[in-house]
Amino acid sequence: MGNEESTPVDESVPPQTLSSRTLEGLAEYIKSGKASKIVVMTGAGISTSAGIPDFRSPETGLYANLARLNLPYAEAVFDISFFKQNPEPFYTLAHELYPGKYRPTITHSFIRLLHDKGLLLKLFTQNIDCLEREAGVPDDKIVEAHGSFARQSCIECKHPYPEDDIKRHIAAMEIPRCHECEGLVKPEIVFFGEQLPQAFFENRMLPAQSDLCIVMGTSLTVQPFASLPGAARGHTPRLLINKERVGGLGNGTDDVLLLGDCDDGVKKLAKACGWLEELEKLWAETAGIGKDQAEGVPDEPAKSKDEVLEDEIDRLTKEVDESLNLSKWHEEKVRGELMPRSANGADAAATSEGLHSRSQPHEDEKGNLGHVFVSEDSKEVPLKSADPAPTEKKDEA
Ligand code: CNA
Repeated sequence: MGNEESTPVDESVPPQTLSSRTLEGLAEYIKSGKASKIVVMTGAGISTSAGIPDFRSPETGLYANLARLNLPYAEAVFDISFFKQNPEPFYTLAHELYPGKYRPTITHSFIRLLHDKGLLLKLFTQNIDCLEREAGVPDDKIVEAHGSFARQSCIECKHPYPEDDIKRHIAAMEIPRCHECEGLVKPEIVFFGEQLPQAFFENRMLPAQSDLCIVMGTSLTVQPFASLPGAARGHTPRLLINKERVGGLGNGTDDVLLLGDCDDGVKKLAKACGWLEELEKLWAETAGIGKDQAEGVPDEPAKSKDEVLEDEIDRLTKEVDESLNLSKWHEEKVRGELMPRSANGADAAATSEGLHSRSQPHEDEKGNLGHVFVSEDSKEVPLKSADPAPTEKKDEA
């Protein structure tokens, strides 16, 4: 599939399953009990209101904000061969994105609500942030197509690595090393050049068994995930809640488009189904999960007016520095393009297309990391390699 610019279904063609291709038509279908096997497919857009940037949105997207990490190209942060040479950028990012720092959005709670109502067949998510888990969607209902921070292991001997240890290392901005072989440890996030989890391939035909597909917050540009909505049967209703029209959604006879913000969209749907109060109550339960709740991350004391002002001056100074660095970065990039590429850059580029691939430009990524790297300290403190102390060696098999 992909980000097709095709024509929405001819309005004169009547829907085959729904009474109308509208939110009301869809709510009527759900309330009548005909949607009892719902497959949900999500992407970064359902977590942006939690404060986690998506990859692609101009200005605020993650890739637009990685310049400070001195990467040969933005996607290198998720490139396995680059990681082997230099794990620091990934761990700098992991320090900011590690679960426990962000509160699930009401969209995550909506998925939980579908589960609580016994309507969720499966959630396929491309997200690595574990916010669905934090919202209470159980493990057996989730297919994390691109992996997540939920598990971690050694990239050499594949030995699982204890969660408490990785939490501690990430909080301390250290690079964890395997207790068995001292190889690099990595959360089981699928990097470019790596296979998708087996669970994805085992479940990828589930949309064909569903009676409703809900696609939210994704550009549907990463394959093979992007092909999931196309696996639904011909007249199965498909709902897209997204800022933009993607993946040919809108072409099916029973496709409904809710273009706009995900949180607004799920609230509208919940209201139309008579579930809004329940949804808001469920979401309220997640209020304790958030930034300063993360283990190992001390609560920051409230700042005085002067301190806030000082921070603002620091931020502006850094932005000016960044702009200067950026020009330097561009200059080096142009030079690099005119000269033969370095061995590192060439290797990394060569492996950046794997099963988990999308054809995207690696160019023109710039900006500041304010949206991603919330903690100013994290920019200054260099990452340390965590040499495992002999006492840490234990069998986690
Ligand atoms: P993407 O390519 O960045 O697309 C995001 C889509 O969501 C775009 O179509 C946006 O217009 C849309 N969008 C953004 N904000 C909203 C909003 N508030 N309401 C509605 N729509 C919105 O991201 P995809 O998920 O499609 O791409 C797959 C990548 C992104 C996977 O490999 C992920 O691992 C990766 N990713 C994950 C996270 C995360 O875990 N939260 C964050 C950033 C990237």
